[in-house]
Amino acid sequence: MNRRGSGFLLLFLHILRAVTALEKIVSKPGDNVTLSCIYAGREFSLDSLRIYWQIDGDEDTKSCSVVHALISGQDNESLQCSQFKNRTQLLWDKLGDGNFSLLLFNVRQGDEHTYKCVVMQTVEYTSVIHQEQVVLSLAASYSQPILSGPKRNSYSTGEEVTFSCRSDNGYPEPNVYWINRTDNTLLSQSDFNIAQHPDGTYSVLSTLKVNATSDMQIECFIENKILQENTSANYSEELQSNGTSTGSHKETAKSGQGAQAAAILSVVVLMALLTVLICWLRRRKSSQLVSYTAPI
Ligand SMILES: *[C@@H]1O[C@H](CO)[C@@H](O)[C@H](O)[C@H]1NC(C)=O
Ligand SMILES: *[C@@H]1O[C@H](CO)[C@@H](O)[C@H](O)[C@H]1NC(C)=O
Ligand SMILES: *[C@@H]1O[C@H](CO)[C@@H](O)[C@H](O)[C@H]1NC(C)=O
Ligand SMILES: *[C@@H]1O[C@H](CO)[C@@H](O)[C@H](O)[C@H]1NC(C)=O
Ligand SMILES: *[C@@H]1O[C@H](CO)[C@@H](O)[C@H](O)[C@H]1NC(C)=O
Ligand SMILES: *[C@@H]1O[C@H](CO)[C@@H](O)[C@H](O)[C@H]1NC(C)=O
Ligand SMILES: *[C@@H]1O[C@H](CO)[C@@H](O)[C@H](O)[C@H]1NC(C)=O
Ligand SMILES: *[C@@H]1O[C@H](CO)[C@@H](O)[C@H](O)[C@H]1NC(C)=O
Ligand SMILES: CC(=O)N[C@H]1CO[C@H](CO)[C@@H](O)[C@@H]1O
Repeated sequence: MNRRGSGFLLLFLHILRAVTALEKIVSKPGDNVTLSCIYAGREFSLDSLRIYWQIDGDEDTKSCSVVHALISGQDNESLQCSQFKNRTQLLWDKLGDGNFSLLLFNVRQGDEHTYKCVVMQTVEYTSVIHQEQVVLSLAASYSQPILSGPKRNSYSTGEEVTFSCRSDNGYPEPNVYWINRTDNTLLSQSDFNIAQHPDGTYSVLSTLKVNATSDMQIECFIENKILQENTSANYSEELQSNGTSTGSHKETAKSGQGAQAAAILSVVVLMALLTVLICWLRRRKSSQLVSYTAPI
């Protein structure tokens, strides 16, 4: 009875520890991350330590069993699986203080796993003294979409028109939603193109074909599920009235640039006028001087 009780307690503590120790990290493709593994409050001699960083889970360990290994104070590269070669590093100056965190460089698509550090110490016999898990996922925000549509008066009611919505440098693949702002219904896209960049991020282009109505108000959403983020852009005829066919977001950016350019131009003109004035004054002065000295 007593033994069973303590067994349950141990099991409970084990579960509790597993829950509290699970850290989640979200990284951008191409960034460096620190997978944390801390056993603080003690000093360690490196010779007595074995540190294994592994991929947790049965499926994954078949393809890669060791992410990084340190045995008797030395990195053991022969155990490391190839996809992590030259991309991992323990923090040498911190190992003795129980900071067994692993640096993983240039994080990429295949790195999304649950990682586990297992720390063993040999004092008379070898035992596991610490274990910790870290979940690594990748995510990057999508840029504000650029929504293009037909110009005003370039189509007649009932005619089929095409909209396109473009967004860049996000991760993972997004969900795209087209919404009819007049009645807030979902419209279904007619085409979807996605391209992956060398750094792992994606650019997307979604197109929508609809039969034109006199008042079209349409919004395009790019949703990043991991980051729980939506970016969007609007199309509405009223905003497009002077011929440009891009979304209102870009419009404001353009007019801001225009104002800036005007300000710079006026400063330049002012300076030019000042220069002319100064030159003119000097020439007047020096010609007076000449006419004065000449008679002597
Ligand atoms: C990752 O670390 C490497 C080596 O220290 C460095 O050259 C690189 O700039 C780092 N990358 C980022 C995105 O910080
Ligand atoms: C790495 O570990 C393997 C297997 O345990 C062992 O045969 C090898 O000698 C070790 N290499 C180094 C450099 O410690
Ligand atoms: C790791 O770096 C070494 C030395 O810089 C190099 O010889 C080796 O090819 C690299 N391995 C991988 C898998 O990039
Ligand atoms: C462990 O080392 C990492 C990397 O330098 C650092 O970010 C972290 O704060 C350290 N943690 C502790 C508890 O010292
Ligand atoms: C948007 O909703 C309005 C009102 O229901 C409808 O008249 C219009 O045809 C819809 N537009 C598109 C492009 O589906
Ligand atoms: C546009 O209208 C035509 C004729 O009514 C119909 O056949 C076609 O399916 C419509 N297209 C869309 C995208 O709703
Ligand atoms: C993003 O917007 C779409 C369409 O309005 C919605 O269905 C979805 O729940 C939103 N997602 C988030 C994370 O807000
Ligand atoms: C688009 O218009 C709707 C209202 O029609 C507004 O709620 C939303 O914030 C606008 N989105 C953007 C990106 O301007
Ligand atoms: C914002 C803007 O420049 N609107 C102009 C668009 O063109 C009409 C005439 O076609 C003008 O009345 C608007 O002021």
